[in-house]
This record gives sequence, C-alpha cells and structure tokens, in this order.
Amino acid sequence: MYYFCAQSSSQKMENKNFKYISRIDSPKDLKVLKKEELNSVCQELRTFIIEEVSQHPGHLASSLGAIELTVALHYVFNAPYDRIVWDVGHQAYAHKILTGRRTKFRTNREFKGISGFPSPKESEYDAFGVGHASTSISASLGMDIASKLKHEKDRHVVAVIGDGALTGGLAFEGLNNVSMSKNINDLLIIVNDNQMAIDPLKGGITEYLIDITTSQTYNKIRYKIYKMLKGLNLIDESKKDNIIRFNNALKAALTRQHNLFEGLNIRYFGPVDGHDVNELVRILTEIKDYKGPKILHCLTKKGKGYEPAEKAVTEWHSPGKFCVETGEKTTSNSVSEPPLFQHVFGETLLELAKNNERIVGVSPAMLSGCSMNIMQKEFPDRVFDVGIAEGHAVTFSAGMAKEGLIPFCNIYSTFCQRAYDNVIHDVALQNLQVVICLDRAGLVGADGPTHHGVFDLAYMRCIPNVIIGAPRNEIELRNLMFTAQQPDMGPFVIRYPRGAGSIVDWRKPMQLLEVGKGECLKQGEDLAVLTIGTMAIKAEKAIEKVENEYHLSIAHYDMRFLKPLDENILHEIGQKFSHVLTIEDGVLQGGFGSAVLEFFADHDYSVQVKRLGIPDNFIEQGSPDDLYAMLGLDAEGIAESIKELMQPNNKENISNKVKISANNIQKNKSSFINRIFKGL
Ligand SMILES: Cc1ncc(C[n+]2csc(CCOP(=O)(O)OP(=O)(O)O)c2C)c(N)n1
Repeated sequence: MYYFCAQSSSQKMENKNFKYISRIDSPKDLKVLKKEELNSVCQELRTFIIEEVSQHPGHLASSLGAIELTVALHYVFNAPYDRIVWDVGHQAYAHKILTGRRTKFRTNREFKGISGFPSPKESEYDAFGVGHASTSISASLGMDIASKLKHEKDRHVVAVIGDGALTGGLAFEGLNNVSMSKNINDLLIIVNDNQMAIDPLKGGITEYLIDITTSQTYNKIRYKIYKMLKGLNLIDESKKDNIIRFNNALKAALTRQHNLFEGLNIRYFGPVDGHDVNELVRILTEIKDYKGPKILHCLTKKGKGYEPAEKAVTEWHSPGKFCVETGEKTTSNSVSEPPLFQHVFGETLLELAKNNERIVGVSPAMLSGCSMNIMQKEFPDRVFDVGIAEGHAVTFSAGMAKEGLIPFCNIYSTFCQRAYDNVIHDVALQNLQVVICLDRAGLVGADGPTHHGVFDLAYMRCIPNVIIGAPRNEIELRNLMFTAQQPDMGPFVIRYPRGAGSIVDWRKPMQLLEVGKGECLKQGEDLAVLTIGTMAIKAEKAIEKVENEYHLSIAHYDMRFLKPLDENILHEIGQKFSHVLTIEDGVLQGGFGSAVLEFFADHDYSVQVKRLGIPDNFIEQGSPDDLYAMLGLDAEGIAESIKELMQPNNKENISNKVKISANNIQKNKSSFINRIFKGL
C-alpha cells in the first residue's frame, strides 16, 4: 500500500510504522531478532528504500534485489570484524541502512551526504571502497590472506558479486588466484545472479549460470548422494577435494559441461533462492566455517518487490525521482530542452552507420547508458555489448579496426581507466582507427569520486598517435563523430559530459572538421580565455559578465582538440596576449592547461597563465552545479578568476606565472593593464 505522490518523503516516513528497522542501528540489533522476524525486516527495508529513492534518486533495482541476501549476511556474519565486500556497491542500500545509516539515508548521494557506494571513510562496515565493477574477489582474497598472515582468529571474508560484475576480466583473475591459494584462503564468494547487468546479460558466463541453475537433475541427484554419503559418515573436511572432484565429474556428465568453479577447486553451493531469507540464513550458517574457498550461487530478481521495477529493470536501475504509487517518473527531458549528449551520440551513430557500413558499435555493458541501443535496434549484428570488460572492449575494437572496420567504442570516461594499456598497446601503437567515445567526462555528480571522468584529458594526452577532441555542444559532437570516421583517421578520442547540452535544434548536417584546429569564438584585446569542451559555455557567460561590469575586452578560443593542439592559435595568443586563462573540466595535472603551458614554455613565450580545472584531490559527490561552483568552475567562479588574473601583484598570479623569455612580448602589453584597471 502506497501513499499519494503529493506527499513528501519525510511525511511518508513519519506516517510509516517501521516496527523493526526503526530499532536497528547496527547488525547487533538485527541479530537479537528471531529468524521468523527476518521476513518483516526485509519487507520494511524494501518499503523504506523505495520511498527514499523515489525522492532522493539512486540505484534502486539492484538494491531491492539484494535485500534478503544483505539481511542474511548481517544476521549470520559478524561485521565489521567479518569483512563483507560488495562488488560495485550499488546494491548495498540495505547494508547501509542496517549499519547505522538509516537516518542519514535521506542524504544518499547528495552533496555532503552519505555516499551511494560503500566507502570505508564513511563506515567501518564498508570493508572496501567500491564503485567500479569486478573488484570484490581480488580485494577480498587480499583481505582474507592478510588476515591469515596476521594469525587473526575466525575472521570471515565474504565477496558479494553480481553476475554482471562476474563478466569482468578482473573477477576471473581473482578467481584464478583464489584457486591457486586454495589451501590458505577460506573466502566465501556469493554470486548474486539476476541475469542482468544494467541491460540484459548475454554471453557464456550467463549461459553457464543458467545452465547450472536449470540442471535440476544434477542438483537432485547431488543432494541424494550427499545425504547418502553423510549418512554413511563419509563426508568430512579431509575428503573435501575428492567430493568436489566427484561433484565436478557428475555435473560434467549430466550437463555435458565442466563446472567452471569446481574445476577451479572452489566449492560450489547452490543455486539457492536469494529471496528466501530463512533458507539463506540456514545455508550461510552451515557453510561459513567450511575451510577453503567456496561459492554460493543465489538467484535473485532485480527490482524485487516493486512491480514497475521488476517489469522494466533497465529503466529502474537508476530511475531518478518517481511517484511510488504509479511508478511514473517525475523528471523527464522535454523536446523543448537541449537533449542529453548521450542521445545525440546514439542518434548520430545510427545516422553515420547507415551511410558507412564499416562502422560498428562496441559497449562494455553500458549500451542504454550511452544510447548505443538506438543503433542496436536497427543494426543488431553491428553492435556488441561485451559485458563489463573495458579492456576487452578496446582490444576487441582494435582487432576489428585491424581488419578494416571502424569501431565506435563507447566507454564512460571513468571506466576507460580500466583500459589504459589496451588504448596504448592495442590501438595507438598500431595506429588503428578506433573511435573511443568517452561519455560522462568531467564531474558526473551524485556517483561521486569513483565515477568522475576527470582524468581522461591527462591520461590520453601523453599517448602518441591519438587525436583527442572535446565538443563544446551537440553540433560539435556530431561533427567530431563525422570527422572521426573519415578514411585513415587513426585513433580518435571524443570526450563529452553527462547530461544535456546547450542546443535544442541540434540535428544539423554534419561537417568535416580540420583535425587540430580550434576556433576563435570571440575576439578581444586584454585577455585570452582558452577552453576545451563544454567549459566554453560557462566561459561565455563569465566573459559576458566581466566585460559588462569592467569594460574589459576578452578573447575566447574554443580549442576543440587537445591533441593535436592548434599551434597557430597558440602562437597568435603568445604574441598578442600577456594574460591567458585556461579552463577545463579535467585534472590540472597534465591536462589541457598543462599542454598550453608546455607550448608557451617550449616556444619561449612569456605569458601569465592561470589554469582552472580539477585540483589534485578526489572530488566528492553532489550535483554537478554545486561541485563546479565549489571549484570555481561555474560562470561566477570563472568571472572571479578573470578578475583575479587581471589584478596586479596577485600572489596566485605569480605562482602561475611562466617566465621563459621576454622576447615575444608585444609592445602594447605593459600599457593594457593600466587601461583595464581604470574600469575595475
Ligand atoms: C568497471 C565498471 N564498468 C561499468 C560499471 C557500470 N555498472 C554499474 S552497475 C553495473 C551492472 C552490474 O551488474 P551486476 O553485477 O549483475 O549487478 P546488478 O545490478 O545486476 O545487481 C554496471 C555495468 C561499473 N560500475 N564499473
């Protein structure tokens, strides 16, 4: 039973009588409950999460699917002494609520609020910091072995990994190591299998998990044999390996496949119903002290218990605000507003693919997130969702490029960090025409430090052969995509932000851009502002404001390409201006501003350069507007920086000053500051 949508979340909370969870401030409070009461705890958690997330958006469907598992884990294990390591961590809302963050849950993912992912900084119950997928097995193996080396008694380590995260190569590297160290680790790996990542999962691992699940014969026979052996007192720990091998052989015989986990000497239990909390408690209690590595395979339903989410799982992965009663979304992008960059990418890719049959699309599990599903609908055979496998996505694209295709490999900027060597070794070194589209570049907002796409400009810039473009608006994005698929272009990176652009009427005919050529958006005399990407829009506003207030004449250049840099523009600026402001939504170390500084240094220009960008800190979560404002990267902050830069004897100016040689300073430079400050 739900309330009317008009009610605020806090009203709903007050109205609800959460008999159980209102008294749970830590897992200790959960453990005193009777097993029969756990179902009610799950029900309350479900209601609480749905109502809170409807008002304070976050990852809904995954957390709903993991509620029973979470309750059972905290009921059986002794966290925080026992380590529970969540993979990705987007499914851990029930965990947060049961571990002392119920009252703060309202601030989930908000500026200064609690993180949307487990974070050891936030709570001792968050055993390992997460956000990117497939880390849980490696991290928890490390923790388990550390615990053994420290001779800690009875510490259990549990990794909880989804079937989506299990498609990541890192998870398999972890499994291999678990198997190698089988005599010294007692890891419990829980596979939370809902047959979904964000989009439906396909592929060998999924098939394999389905196969185990559907092998009813195997499970029935195995259980009978287990009971028989136990009855004969033939099952004990010392015979474990034999039993595993026996199980393995039996499974292989019955399903005509090898059991992957058992083949790795990891004991396999399941599949079990991941929504039967009492059964989960029973099994976890039974297996938790078994020696050696083990896997518990749980079957769950993403979105469990909230009908709209169960029916449209992808949409409800991270739904935004919604009305609990009707499931209607309360935020939507209307046609009269600029579209999302991802949408322009998706539509443009389809348009290009229609005219160029060499184009293929590759996405590591973010097909709908980057809107490549638009092309997939029309050309299902030319679009590849390769699972959560960024490194593979890039090398797979490189292979196709080697054979003459032009892959558009779309990866969120932050996740491309996973594929760094693949970009260098497999794409750039062979100068292959892979178009790497980095969505969600810049500060992404509520997902926070694990997800901000702020390193890409710096980490891509130092790779030879790579062209790097950043559009300032949707039309530019289309033009860059059009340019990138021209014959013999070589590796081409296009990075663009999350969210909407700035142009409603974006579907213009595409134009070929000259690679390495920027654009002077506005002439000026006193100061040159250089931007890359969408920071141009903020800079435009700031320039207008400062010019109006202080009678300055400010030039604005959209550099468009970080690599190759437009050297003509930079020579022009070096000769004409003594003050330069660079603005980027990436890290200052090694990024766009650094590139400009290097150019001026290498060419003996003496220019006072102030660089705006992301400082050398991990930036917390919050709305992008709040975060950019906090960092002085909104129009107001940029205007302030312009004023500061033009202020004589400013300390910060001095620290940013590049003094290489006075050779190229124009005669008119010394006089202009006086002219400016008449107006200040
Ligand atoms: C390295 C990396 N790539 C992509 C993502 C984006 N992402 C977040 S959750 C998710 C799906 C995870 O699927 P699964 O592990 O099965 O969990 P479920 O949501 O189905 O419970 C993806 C692809 C990520 N967090 N990390």
